Amino acid sequence: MIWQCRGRAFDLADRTLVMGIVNITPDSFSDGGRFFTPEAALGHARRLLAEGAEVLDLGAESTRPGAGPVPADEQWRRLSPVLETLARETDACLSVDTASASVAERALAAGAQVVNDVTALGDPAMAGVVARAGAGLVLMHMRGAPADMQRDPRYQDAAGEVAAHLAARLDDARAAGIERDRVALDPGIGFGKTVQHSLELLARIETLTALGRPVLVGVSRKSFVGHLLDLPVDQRLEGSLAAAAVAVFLGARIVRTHDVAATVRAVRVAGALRAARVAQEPAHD
Ligand code: HH2
Repeated sequence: MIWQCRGRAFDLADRTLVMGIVNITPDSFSDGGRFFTPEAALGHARRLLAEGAEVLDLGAESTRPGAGPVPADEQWRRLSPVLETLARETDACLSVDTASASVAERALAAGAQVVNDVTALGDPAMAGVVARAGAGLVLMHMRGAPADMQRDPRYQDAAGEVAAHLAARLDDARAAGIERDRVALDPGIGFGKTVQHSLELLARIETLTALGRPVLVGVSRKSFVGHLLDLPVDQRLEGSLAAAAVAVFLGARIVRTHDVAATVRAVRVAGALRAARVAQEPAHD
C-alpha cells in the first residue's frame, strides 16, 4: 500500500511510519508553550528526527477541547520560520497540521509535502490546494468543532459512522482531483468521542483499513489514556504506547506521537507481530 506525498512514495505494505508532533503553540493540551519560539520548535523537530521520525507534523493551532480557531495569518507567522528552516536543512517529510486552505497553500509553497486536515476538507478551498500541489492528505474524523466536540458526543455505531464519513470525504477528495493513493485516514481519537468511542474505534480499526488507505492514529497522551489510568498528561507514555502498538497490530500504518523514540521501538515490535500473523493466515484467492 503506497502513500504518495508529492515526490515521495511511502510503501506501507509492511512497515509503520512514525510522525513526530511539533506544536508551535502556546496552548496545546500536552506541551503548549514548550516549543512556541522558532528556536525551541526547531530544536524539538531536530530531536524528533534524530529519534527516528520519518514525518514531522507542524501545527500552529491547538485543537484541544474548548480551543477556538487561530487566524490564518497568525498560524503562518508561527509556522513559517520553522517550516522554512526545516525545508532547507532536512529532506524529511514535512506535514502541516491545519484546517485552513490558505495556511496549507503557503506551507506547500514553502516545501511541506503533506496536509493534515482535522476537519477533512471543512474549508471548501482545501481540496483544490492539495490537488494542485500533488500533496499527501490526512483526512481525520471530527464530530463538531473543538469548541464543543466533547459536549455529549453520541453514535449508534461509532466505527461504522466514522468509516462512512471518511469514505464520503475520500470520494470528495477524489472528485476534486486528489488521487486515492495520496490520502491517509484517521478516526480522530478524542475528537467528539467519549472514552468508550475512542476504545471502540481503535479496537475495530479494520472498519477503516477496509477502505483501502493507510490508517493514521493519534493516541499520544490523549485523555482516554488519562481516564483509564487516572494519570495526567505527563504520565501517559506507557498507556499511549500500548494503544499505538495494538492499533498497529490491528492494521494502522502511521502513528502520530509526541514521544518518538519510544514509539518507534513499540511499533516496530507491533508491526513484526502483525506481519507474523498475516504470514500465518490462509491465502485468499
Ligand atoms: N490530534 C491532535 C492534533 N492533530 N491530527 C490528526 N491527524 N490526528 C490526531 O489524532 C490529532 C491531530 C491533538 O494533539 P496535539 O497536536 O498534541 O494537541 P493540540 O491540538 O492541543 O495542539
